[in-house]
Order: sequence, then structure tokens, then C-alpha cells
Amino acid sequence: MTNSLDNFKSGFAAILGAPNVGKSTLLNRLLGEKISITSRKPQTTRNKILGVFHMPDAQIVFLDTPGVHAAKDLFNKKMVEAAVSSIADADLILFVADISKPDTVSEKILMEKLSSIKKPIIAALNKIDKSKAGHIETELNRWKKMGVFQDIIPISAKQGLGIDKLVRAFFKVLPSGPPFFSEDTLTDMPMRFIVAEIIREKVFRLTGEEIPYAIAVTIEKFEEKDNLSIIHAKIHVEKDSQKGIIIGKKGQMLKTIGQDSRKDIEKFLGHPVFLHLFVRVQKNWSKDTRALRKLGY
Ligand SMILES: Nc1nc2c(ncn2[C@@H]2O[C@H](COP(=O)(O)OP(=O)(O)OP(=O)(O)O)[C@@H](O)[C@H]2O)c(=O)[nH]1
Ligand SMILES: [Mg+2]
Repeated sequence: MTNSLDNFKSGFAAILGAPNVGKSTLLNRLLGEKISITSRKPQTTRNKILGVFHMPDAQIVFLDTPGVHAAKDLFNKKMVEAAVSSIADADLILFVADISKPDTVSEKILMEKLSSIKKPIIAALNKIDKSKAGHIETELNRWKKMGVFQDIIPISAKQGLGIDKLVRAFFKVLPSGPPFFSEDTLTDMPMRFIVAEIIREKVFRLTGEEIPYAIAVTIEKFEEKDNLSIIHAKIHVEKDSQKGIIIGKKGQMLKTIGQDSRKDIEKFLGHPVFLHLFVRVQKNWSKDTRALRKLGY
């Protein structure tokens, strides 16, 4: 009798790249489900986010990570550390780049971190929907010349182009082994974490340049009553002026953040949600190691 697990392949794949290149969009596209928040602003992802991709004869455990860049302050350094630490956990590396706007400075930083790694590295050249054919060709040649990638695949995470080809490239380099997670597992992130992330995404998307980096979200209460989830969440900011912006004129901004968040949380949980948001000023939390730990970073 043959055991179907004999031919099974499985492994961890770290998704790495400069900020804002589309790493989280790609993870969501691969899983067909949104588990990692995205925005047009850099430094959206702050933690390692695990997502499980199931195939009939393979399982890939993806780790979405914060963008690697020349971090200056404590908070950003911690984010880059989290990203780089995923290299050790991974069987293969997925290097994502935005070829419509190459960030060669950040690319170089990441390349140095990968220089001594003996694991397969696959490059996904993203945002081809925003690039001309000639430019894609030039970039493809530039990446080929680096000579460190097992495969280089042009893709559009947003439009779903090149994704099958990318998956086949993973499959080729994936080690043999049994699955790590059961067939119905999408992520191991706690529900509370994903709910807090959804709220943080709305703040990222609805406010101007200064605010996103000054906020963190914590869940203070999460109760199930009949078919309803009662959730109290706190948005932490660093200054009174930021609190004013989050609340907005006559409370309008906080109301919109709440409404948009509730809709997504309901979609995620599959039932109605009562969401109550508070705003709290905690001076300089992003510069304080203890405060960062308390907020989950
Ligand atoms: N046109 C286009 N836009 C894309 C594509 N993939 C991602 N984006 C956009 O690029 C922006 C950044 O996407 P994210 O997925 O948040 O990028 P990220 O690499 O996870 O960013 P950080 O977590 O901040 O490092 C968002 O506005 C996405 O909609 C793509 O294939 N084409
Ligand atoms: Mg991200």
C-alpha cells in the first residue's frame, strides 16, 4: 500500500522585500482570503503574519513580514529585525520587489542579509500591471544578472497575474515532508490580533501621513453573546493633537473608522459585531521598549 504522504511536500516560505512592494497583497492573493492588512503607505505590516497555502500534494506556510529598509528609530529597527528573523525559520525565501518603482537601496540591504543563505530564493517582480513591457524586460535582465535566484517570476499581486507560475516555482524547490497544519487552517494568528489589525488598517487608509505611524490598536474586550461579538478596542496615539485627528470634527473620523472596521470584522467573523472604539494618548510609546512590548511589538 502506498501512503499519499510519501510524496507530500511542505515547508516555510518567508516573504521578504522593501516596504510597500505588495508582500501582504501577494499573501492574501495566494490564500484567496484577506489575513494581512495592506495600504498604500509603507510600514503597514509590523509583525510576522503566518498564512497556510494548501495544495493537493503540498503545503506552504508563508510568513508575511514588515518591509526591510534602512531603519533609524527603535520601532522601525524592531520591525526590520522581525522580518530578518524569519529567514532562519524559512526553507525558502520569496523576495518581492515593486518593479514599477525599484527601491534599490532597500533591495541592497536585504540582499546583504541573504548573501550567506544557502536556501532557495525566488524573486517575484510585482506590479507588472503598472509597468510597460520593455521595462519588465529590462528589470527581468537586471534581476537575472544578480545570479542568486532559483526563479524570477513577473507578477501582479493585485490583478492575479503570474500567480500560478509562482506557485509552480515554489513547488519545485519545496522539501519533502508531511503537512504542518490541518487542511482547514488558514493562519495561526489569534482572532483578537486580526481584529486589531483590521482597525489599524482603517486608520492607515483614512488618515494623513503623520498618523499611521503613531498609532497602535489593542483589544480590551471580546465577548460573544448569542450571535453577536461585543468588541472594545483602544487606539493608542502619542500626542493630544493626534487624538484630535483620529476623533475628527464632531467625531466623524472615529465614526468612519468604526463603520469601515465593523464591516470587515463582520465579514471575517461571519456574524454581527458591536464595535466600540476608544482613543488613548500614551506619550512616545513607539520610542519605549516596554510600551512596545505591551502593545505587541
Ligand atoms: N498596481 C498594483 N498595486 C499593487 C500590487 N500589489 C500591491 N499593490 C499596492 O501596493 C500597496 C502596498 O501593498 P502592501 O501589500 O500593503 O505592501 P507590503 O509590501 O505588504 O507593504 P509593507 O507591509 O508596508 O512593507 C497597496 O496600495 C497595494 O494595493 C500590484 O500588483 N499592482
Ligand atoms: Mg505588508
